[in-house]
Amino acid sequence: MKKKAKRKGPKKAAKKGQKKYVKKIKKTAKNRTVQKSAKPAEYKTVFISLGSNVGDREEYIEQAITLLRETPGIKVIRRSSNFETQPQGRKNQPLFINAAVEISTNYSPQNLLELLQGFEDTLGRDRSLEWGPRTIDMDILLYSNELISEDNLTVPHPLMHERLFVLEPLKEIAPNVVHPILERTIKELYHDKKAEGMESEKYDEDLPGFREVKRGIADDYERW
Ligand code: PH2
Ligand code: MG
Ligand code: MG
Repeated sequence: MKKKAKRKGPKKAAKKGQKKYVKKIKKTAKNRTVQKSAKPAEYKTVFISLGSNVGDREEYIEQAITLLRETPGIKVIRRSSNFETQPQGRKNQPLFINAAVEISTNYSPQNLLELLQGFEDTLGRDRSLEWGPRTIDMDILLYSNELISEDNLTVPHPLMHERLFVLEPLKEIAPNVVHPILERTIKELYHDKKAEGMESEKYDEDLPGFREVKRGIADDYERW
């Protein structure tokens, strides 16, 4: 065991260090959560990640964004490109399409979560397998710079800084937004993680973790 620890290079050590932030985020979010008084909700900037790896993946992403756009109390401000990504966690499943959107909303975090889960149900989400294949997954990444720690919701999303499939689309639309606990920009978190990712991909340079499938947002979507 001692030998193993000695051999750990700086990158591995950094990775191990990052893992511990998952706990830190949950803990800090909990400690800093304050009870809000009941006043009319103002509009907040929220970032949401989208993922699909079943059926017509791009269509599910578009439908999810359309549902958001059609909801009173939600304005879709920007969307990222779509990225095709290798499944993380449970590897034995189809490739994902991932994207991120910025919305402005007067929904509370809990109401927004409920709304997104309703959209997932509408789009045929099967919840039988944790981290399993899904028509659509819609996760709240950041809710303004608020810290939320509730049984069913932790914000910032406790794994967002660990996941290139989240950081890469998010970096397109929010490069300079600062993670309220890690106090690093999305761009910085992306580059940290990307540098780490290179380490495990070096054996096959033809298989980068991410293949961009759509850049020309303006070709297919009106600009928001
Ligand atoms: N979502 C997961 C687990 N693994 N992998 C990729 N590439 N994209 C995802 O959206 C994704 C995943 C659980 O939410
Ligand atoms: Mg998810
Ligand atoms: Mg989810």
